[in-house]
Amino acid sequence: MARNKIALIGGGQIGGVLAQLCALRELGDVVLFDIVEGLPQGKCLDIAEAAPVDGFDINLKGTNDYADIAGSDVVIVTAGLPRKPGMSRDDLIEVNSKIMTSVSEGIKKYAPNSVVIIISNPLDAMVTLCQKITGFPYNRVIGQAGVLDSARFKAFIAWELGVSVKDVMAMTLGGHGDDMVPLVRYASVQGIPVMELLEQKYKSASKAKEVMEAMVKRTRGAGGEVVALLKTGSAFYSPASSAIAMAESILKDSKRVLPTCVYLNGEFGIKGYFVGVPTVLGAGGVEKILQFKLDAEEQAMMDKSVAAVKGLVDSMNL
Ligand code: A3D
Repeated sequence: MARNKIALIGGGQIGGVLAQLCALRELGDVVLFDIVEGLPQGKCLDIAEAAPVDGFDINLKGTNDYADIAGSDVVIVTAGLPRKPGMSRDDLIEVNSKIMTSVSEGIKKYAPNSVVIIISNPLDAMVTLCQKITGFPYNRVIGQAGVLDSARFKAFIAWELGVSVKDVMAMTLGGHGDDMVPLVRYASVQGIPVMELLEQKYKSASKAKEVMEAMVKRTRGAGGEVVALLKTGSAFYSPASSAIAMAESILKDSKRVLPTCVYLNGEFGIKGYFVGVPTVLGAGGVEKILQFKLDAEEQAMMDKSVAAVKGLVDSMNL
């Protein structure tokens, strides 16, 4: 049986970690593409030379030629500039739209049957653009943002309550921007509502609310917190891990429930835009969108987040 093939478009910070994670988890053979000569080749050689130490049997190929991505099952795109301190994700739209256009043409030509996972920012707009240019069905062009935003929310909850991150369930919905929607009502530790545990800890409902509000705020600004510390770029370990979780569920047909930036056709009252919602990810890409009722406050937050996505996407005049 042939191995899976994963193409990584963009061999920068996230691309390099993606390649290493694919290798360590033996997800399949890797092709790392970048326009910079030598960069993807050097990173792949470096990772491949760790194979005898780490014990993985996959092939890695660095390339500047799109033809090498032919036959890929999954394509993960990180091509594009990251933000610097003081920049919003939206500030990247002009330059990254040009990059995403050429990348999408390459994928369309050489990997027409792949599931494409976009990471490049501004995320919701870049997924929209890639789907338009490739013309791939909506279930096969998706974006990674919610897995990471949810992971950040989960981490803050686990640290606050002194419990393992493995036992925290929490999710963010909406666009990948400052108006994303961390769902407080569904945040739990093994099913026990986080708000109840916070109230027990602080013996005060108002203090519990205050602590939760601070975690929600930190989640919304978590990308910027890392940018401010790094000064030269944005987060790259956690975005790579998050996209790999999605790719793994697709390649192994695990049907994991992961928040995904996906085209909505009326779900959650949203039509015609790519927005983060819970999905089932399997061999066909997005196999199902899981819907549930939002309360009035959650719906208002979702509407605000979607309005921000619409504003940006509509500005591209696609
Ligand atoms: P960086 O290390 O700069 O890597 C980007 C790579 O893209 C570089 O190696 C470039 O040479 C390459 N590139 C530029 N133009 C092209 C092109 N036309 N074709 C192919 N490759 C090209 O950035 P990074 O890896 O840190 O971040 C990549 C993207 O991910 C940025 O847009 C970030 O804003 C975004 N990002 C998204 C998240 C999400 O959770 C959605 C998180 C963090 C970063």
